[in-house]
Amino acid sequence: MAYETLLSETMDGVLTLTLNRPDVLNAVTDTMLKELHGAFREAERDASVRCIVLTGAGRGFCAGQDLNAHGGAADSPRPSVGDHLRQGYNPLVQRIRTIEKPVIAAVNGVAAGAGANLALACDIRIASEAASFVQAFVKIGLVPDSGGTLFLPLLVGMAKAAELAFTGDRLNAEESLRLGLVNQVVPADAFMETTRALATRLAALPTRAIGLTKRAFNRAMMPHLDDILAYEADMQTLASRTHDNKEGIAAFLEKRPPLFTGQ
Ligand code: T3D
Repeated sequence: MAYETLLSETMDGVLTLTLNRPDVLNAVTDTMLKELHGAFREAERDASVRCIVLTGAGRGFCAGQDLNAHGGAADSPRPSVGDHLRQGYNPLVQRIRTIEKPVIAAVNGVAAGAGANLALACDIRIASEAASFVQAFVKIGLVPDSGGTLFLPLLVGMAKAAELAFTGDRLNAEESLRLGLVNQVVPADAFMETTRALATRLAALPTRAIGLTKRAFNRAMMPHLDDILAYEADMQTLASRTHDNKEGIAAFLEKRPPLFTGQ
């Protein structure tokens, strides 16, 4: 299948999806969201796919929502931020969580905003030494979305989640490992090989049992995921109406520090 924003390769039962907008650290457009939905839908139906790897081209994993779209350049006209989450990001997170096959995030570089939280939605995270995680939302006056308000405290605990979400500080790979955000950190030159070895191993195990285990983990650890995603969209709608959101986006696009007023 040919995509505009993704590279797709299947080998030994492993589907590797590579986000492919390296010039903007694989920031997400509507086209990318649609293509990811389609790719996961196909993977769900295709019995020959028994493990999925999500990674990024170039030096980034994914920088979250393409902020040029907010300036009207990329995917206009835009729905409201809340509707955008309800129609785009939330169903993608639900798909990653409900596909009954293991999904590995191969975090090759920076994962920011929704890009970080899409990685957190995956079952396992392998980080390159070059990886980092940023809950970038606060820097543009937004709240964590794409399941981040659930996945982050679940993985690192409430106090650290609050620190990361409130400050937007960047976590490097070693710190991410120490906090339990990633399963392992691998030197950059061995990164894809190590990821591929794990994915190939998982793809050769009893897929149905793994899928049912995932279903049971979902029920045990995140039975209210749908409600939480819907609530995040409501909170994001409120945050998107603030002056600080407009200022944060303008500052990012103009490459200057933001001046937040609390309004
Ligand atoms: O709107 C809705 O629908 C609601 C949904 C929201 C979901 C979200 O994800 S909101 C959060 C959006 N993402 C961000 O706020 C992250 C913005 N990016 C950054 O903070 C930084 O780029 C990083 C921390 C990710 C990486 O920093 P650094 O210094 O390693 O790289 P850089 O120089 O900032 O970025 C490299 C290029 O990518 C640069 O372009 P240039 O100058 O080379 O032409 C930069 O503008 C571009 N880029 C990075 N992130 C984005 C982006 N372009 C568009 N959108 C981005 N998100």
